[in-house]
Amino acid sequence: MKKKDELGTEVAENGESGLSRRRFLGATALAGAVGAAGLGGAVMTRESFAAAAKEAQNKIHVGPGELDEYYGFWSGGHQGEVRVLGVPSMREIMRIPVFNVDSATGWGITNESKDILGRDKTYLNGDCHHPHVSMTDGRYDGKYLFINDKANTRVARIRLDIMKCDKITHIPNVQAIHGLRLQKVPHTKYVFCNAEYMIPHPNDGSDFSMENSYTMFNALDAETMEVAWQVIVDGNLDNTDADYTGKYAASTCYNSEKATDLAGTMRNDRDWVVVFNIERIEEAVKNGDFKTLGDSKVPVVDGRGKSRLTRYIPVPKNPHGVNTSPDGKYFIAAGKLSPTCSVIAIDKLDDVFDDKIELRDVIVAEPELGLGPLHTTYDGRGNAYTTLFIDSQVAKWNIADAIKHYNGEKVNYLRQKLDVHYQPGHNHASLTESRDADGKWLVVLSKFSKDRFLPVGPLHPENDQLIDISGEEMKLVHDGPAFAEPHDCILVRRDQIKTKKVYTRDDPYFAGARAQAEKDGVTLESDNKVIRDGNKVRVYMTSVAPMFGLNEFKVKQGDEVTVYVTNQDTIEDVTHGFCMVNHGVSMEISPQQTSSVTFVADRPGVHWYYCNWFCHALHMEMTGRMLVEKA
Ligand code: CUK
Ligand code: CUA
Ligand code: CA
Repeated sequence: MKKKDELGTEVAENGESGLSRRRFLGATALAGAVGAAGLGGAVMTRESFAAAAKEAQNKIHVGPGELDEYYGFWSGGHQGEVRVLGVPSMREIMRIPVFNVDSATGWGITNESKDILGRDKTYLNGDCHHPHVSMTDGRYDGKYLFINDKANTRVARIRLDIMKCDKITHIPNVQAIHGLRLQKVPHTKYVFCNAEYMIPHPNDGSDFSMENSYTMFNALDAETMEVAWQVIVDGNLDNTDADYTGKYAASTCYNSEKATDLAGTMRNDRDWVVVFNIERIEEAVKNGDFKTLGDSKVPVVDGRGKSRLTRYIPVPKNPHGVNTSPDGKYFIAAGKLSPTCSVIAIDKLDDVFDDKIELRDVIVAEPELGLGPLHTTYDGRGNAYTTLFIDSQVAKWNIADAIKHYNGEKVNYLRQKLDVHYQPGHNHASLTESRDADGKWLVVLSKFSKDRFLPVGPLHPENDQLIDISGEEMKLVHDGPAFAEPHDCILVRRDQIKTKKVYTRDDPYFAGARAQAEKDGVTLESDNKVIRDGNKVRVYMTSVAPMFGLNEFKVKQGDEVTVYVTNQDTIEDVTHGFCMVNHGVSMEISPQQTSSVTFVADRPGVHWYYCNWFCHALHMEMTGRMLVEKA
């Protein structure tokens, strides 16, 4: 006999699975739950939280002239950029264009950015989810930040000394990079990234069947950004994380069914967490025990079935996030369609790889937390915080108590549930992915904002909420609207990142411009010259506030013109711009930087250019004319 719970989910009277009425969910219940949260109740919630927020507001107030304690790096979702926020103020400090096109900095317009984006394969869109900062011995080293592009199967690296993207790699043989994490120990040698969708190989239109389709787990060399190896897996791949020994990485799979339809992906009560044995994979590659696919030279090893390289740990149901606890003991996978999280003991993985224990023996707890668990984060004091998408809550629970409960002891592992607004995806506690997890702040990235902000039409911002977790009780202290769609963020202590105030002239960021200048016998730092090379014209100019080194230059109609601007200013914050009117040309030139842009002078006449970063009282006067002679 069946009855229905308040969300309309059919629930077995006897609770066979050992879980309560809040059992596995189907798509109908999911849709209903989201709808319900959008109706009543919201006004009450807002008022009751306003009082609590007042009390905590002093804590997040960063006064004029004061600096935030943490850098926060936010993914820009399908907007394609990375954003830098200060925490706890939640003020946006900077944007780093990555997979998008940016008018202010000229990202996607300049030669420097086009070289990074790739000349042969350029897309105007991206979809980033998971920003992660490079590590040494399990601590952030502040060197790089890596981010995935699900939309066009890429991984990008950002240099944190200048906060610019310096490398983008297109991952071959797969579609849609989703989960991304870094090797933590001994240092970030590998960037691990999951390709989500299964495709046939070769994917040339000769076979559309799922039987011959698979996806792969990928490792990039963090320094060269080349793909080191790929591992074929069963099922698909969602999120991933790495451990604190350097030996293992783990990924969730929600489509063990190999289904192509929604109902199909929910058929099994358990999918799995696939654990990768990094040592064994490296060994297989070293021994030549791999193949290659198509034109790609990347070693591909087979991790399917009873492979020595992988283990498939069954967990309920369509699991999503997997997060390593900062003490290095556990991978915790969130059940999504099961109200549970599965706690995997990392110290039992050696035994499961040596077939000394059964797959499920590595599970040491499976606490029931609420509806729609998606991601877990940690305070470094033994507590975990799991987002509950459908319940619109964060559940704080104690890992040690959850293990006791799993072993039959009568203890309550749940510490608190806090309403958030609304439908949270990731959450992230300060320094949580490192040994330094300090349990001060928790950011909850809510997907829906509904009534939280002034209305701006049908498209709503997301709502990134800041929660004080320094005490026993979680306290909501700030609502932060964000444009589409920060799936995830990372918080790094401010002393862990060292940035440059001005460029150094030997920066590799503009090495290409320097190489061309040397060929042309031009000194970038001082020369103002026009070099003709057939119908290619290279215009070299300097800039010092408030003047360009050339206030006019002459070309012929149809010439391909490249303008190189070197900013001679050495003073912090004096950035110039170069904008050629009616030519779609705009770029940033920060102090001691060289930037270049190429365009066709296709119309005769006078064309003004101007500086578009406000640099001086006479910034408006910082102009020049391109004189184009009729062909
Ligand atoms: S995420 Cu990418 S679908 Cu939960 Cu890590 Cu939003
Ligand atoms: Cu230079 Cu404005
Ligand atoms: Ca499934």
